[in-house]
Amino acid sequence: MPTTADILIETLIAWDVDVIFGLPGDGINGIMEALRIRQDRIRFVQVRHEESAAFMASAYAKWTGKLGVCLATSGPGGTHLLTGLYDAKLDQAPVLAITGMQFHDLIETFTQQDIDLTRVFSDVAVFNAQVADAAHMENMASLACRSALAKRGVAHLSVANDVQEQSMDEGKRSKRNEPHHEPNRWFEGRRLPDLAELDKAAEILNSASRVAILAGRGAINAREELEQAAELLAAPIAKALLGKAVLPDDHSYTTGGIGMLGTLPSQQAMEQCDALLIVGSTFPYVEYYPKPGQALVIQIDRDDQRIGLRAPVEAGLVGDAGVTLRLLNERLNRKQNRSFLEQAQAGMQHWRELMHTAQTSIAMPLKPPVVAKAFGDRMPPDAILVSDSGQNTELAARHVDIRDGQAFGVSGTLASMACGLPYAIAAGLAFPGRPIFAIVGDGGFAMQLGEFSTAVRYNIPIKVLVIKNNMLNQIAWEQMMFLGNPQFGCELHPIDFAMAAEAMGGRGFTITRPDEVTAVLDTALATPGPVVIEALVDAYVPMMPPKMPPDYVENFKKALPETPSHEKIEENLQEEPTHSMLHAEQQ
Ligand SMILES: Cc1ncc(C[n+]2csc(CCOP(=O)(O)OP(=O)(O)O)c2C)c(N)n1
Ligand SMILES: [Mg+2]
Repeated sequence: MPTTADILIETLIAWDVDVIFGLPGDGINGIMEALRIRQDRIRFVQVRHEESAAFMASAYAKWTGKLGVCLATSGPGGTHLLTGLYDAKLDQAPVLAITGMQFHDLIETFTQQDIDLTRVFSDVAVFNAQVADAAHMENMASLACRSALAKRGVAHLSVANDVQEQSMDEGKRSKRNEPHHEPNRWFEGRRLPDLAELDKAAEILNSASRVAILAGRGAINAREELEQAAELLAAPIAKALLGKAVLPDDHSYTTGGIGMLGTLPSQQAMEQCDALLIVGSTFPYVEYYPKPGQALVIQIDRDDQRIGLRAPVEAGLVGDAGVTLRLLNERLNRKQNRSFLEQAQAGMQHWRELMHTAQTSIAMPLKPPVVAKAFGDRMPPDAILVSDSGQNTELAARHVDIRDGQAFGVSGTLASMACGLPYAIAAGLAFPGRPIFAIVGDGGFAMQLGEFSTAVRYNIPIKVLVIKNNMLNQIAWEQMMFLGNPQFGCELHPIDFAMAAEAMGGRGFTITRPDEVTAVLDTALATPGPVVIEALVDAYVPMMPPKMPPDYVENFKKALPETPSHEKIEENLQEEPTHSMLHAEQQ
């Protein structure tokens, strides 16, 4: 007779789960055994910290579109999962989290590791159950998989330690619980928009004279349709960070990123448009959208709850991006006046020249854009790019050009530090053979540093560029810009990451000078297996939005005198692109 754990793992195999990320503990011994005896059909990837397991499950789901699964023991194992699970919740990735609990008759007795994880996970999960026995598991395992996929969120199953090993006892099954009534299948419908809304959207877009498009992750598989819409509407496309791979960065219709990490032409398109078409994005920074009343907004999203989330919407098209855009495009007239697009294209040419200045600086200390750009330029055509959270995200967003066939991923809405390494490892497991490039900060990388040994153990040849500024730098700039406070508490004690990589059995390289960038990167990227390249960069190059709002400028001025090493920051403010960003408001 199968045990509860056998039923769980057989169900996952039936649901096409091929990998589980986790770390054992005595609260999940039964489940580990069920995995051990099925190693030929399902892979257990052992992590060094359960948070990474949850990030990997979230990332695996994002990279593949399949269910991501993570496993942790009772008590601390379960609580360690939480940050990665919130990443899945906020970016809507389908993830199943499995945890152990105390012996079923010791729960709530203040015994060791006695945490009711179903209560703890009640906020993060769309489906959340403690499994009572084997017959119950037949229902729960399948329903949990379906719930995560259908609701694109986290499902959680917690199983008391002794229940995992219990064999199915048909005699104990309740009369109404018929065996085998639960199908291991999920059916997804094609979401089509309302026809009247489509006509209304087309009418608005056809009458507008300056249309801008904001494209996000939801548009990833609608590249052609999006290009066609932009062509018909003569509309520049700004890309939210999670939509970076929607179109190549040098594509003539895109103005690149938007927001704090974005470009000036994207911001100008938002400021000057009279209609905005949002495709598969709920980019969270409302202040970068058109001002209320300025533009008529059309939004395409597969999730009706999200339509109108960031801007009042005139026509809401609930549907999948590709099919909805196709229906919309049929109703659009090609705009004769192309000047709004042409203006954005001219702006982009200027912006890219500005970035080029920063990317080719030969000044010491090494400027971060120089190494980010050189790293990105070396990504092969099918590479996957990952970033972490911080100024390193800005470097990946602004200074790495994504090209056709490449992919990009990051903890987007949660914007959690320490996502980079697990995201990269998950990409390597999802797509063996594809080159994996990660740009991370020294703060975020240190948080889960031990996970690099997971890449070594499973021989996942990730190439990790660590932006070593010995600072939690994004926060330093935010303290100054947002509140006018001097930087405080952001300095980091240096770590030799190249040596750490070697200590874990990988390879480590260091770049300290601009004239070393080419040679060291070429050698490091030609080195097989997992590699860390630490680039010791100038910590005093500010990270700014493309156009500093007047209050940010004032705050910055106020904060500078008492900020340690402010002279070095002041020096860099004379350089591009910070100089132009600082003065963009007056231009
Ligand atoms: C888990 C977590 N803690 C804190 C933050 C706030 N935060 C955002 S960026 C950042 C600095 C990150 O430092 P580092 O990884 O060195 O990147 P840098 O900005 O220096 O490139 C911090 C502390 C966060 N996003 N996530
Ligand atoms: Mg840093």
